[in-house]
Amino acid sequence: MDRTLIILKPDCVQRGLIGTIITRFECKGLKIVGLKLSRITPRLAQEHYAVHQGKPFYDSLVRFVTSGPVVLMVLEGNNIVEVSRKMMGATFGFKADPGTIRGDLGVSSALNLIHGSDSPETAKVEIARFFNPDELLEFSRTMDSWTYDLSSGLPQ
Ligand code: D4T
Repeated sequence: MDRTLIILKPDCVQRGLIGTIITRFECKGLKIVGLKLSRITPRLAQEHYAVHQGKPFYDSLVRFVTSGPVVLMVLEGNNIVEVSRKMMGATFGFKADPGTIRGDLGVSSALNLIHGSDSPETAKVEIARFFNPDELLEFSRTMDSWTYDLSSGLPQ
């Protein structure tokens, strides 16, 4: 199944929302296959946000994601990038729809709680950036066959 990288950013950790957001992913049926509390180094933050280099918000963005601990997580599921980004909502809480993570839990136009990879290709690169292969676990859950219809061999 597909995988994506999720970062619970420093504002999420400082506001005590780690459990709330993880619960939303678990309730959706998504599988956590990697999870750790970490501090992103300036070098990794610059690499992660290289696509935004030169934009007016780049320096403050790098400062923000390196300003405190984050939770790094790899989620697994069918169409996981699309599903998780829909759950996250628009980039900033002040615009994100109610019912989404950012729409329900944030209001800022700078601090946006969470990052999720934006394509399956990006997800592969981002997962490798933050996780060693031995930190990602392969396992099945008893609930898997009640989360997806697995009768055709493909999860539906
Ligand atoms: P991330 O990458 O953090 O999951 O956010 P998005 O995918 O939803 O949004 P993005 O790539 O456009 O922006 C990345 C990151 O930059 C910050 N940002 C963005 C900012 O501080 N000011 C801005 O004007 C924009 C566009 C927030 C998220």
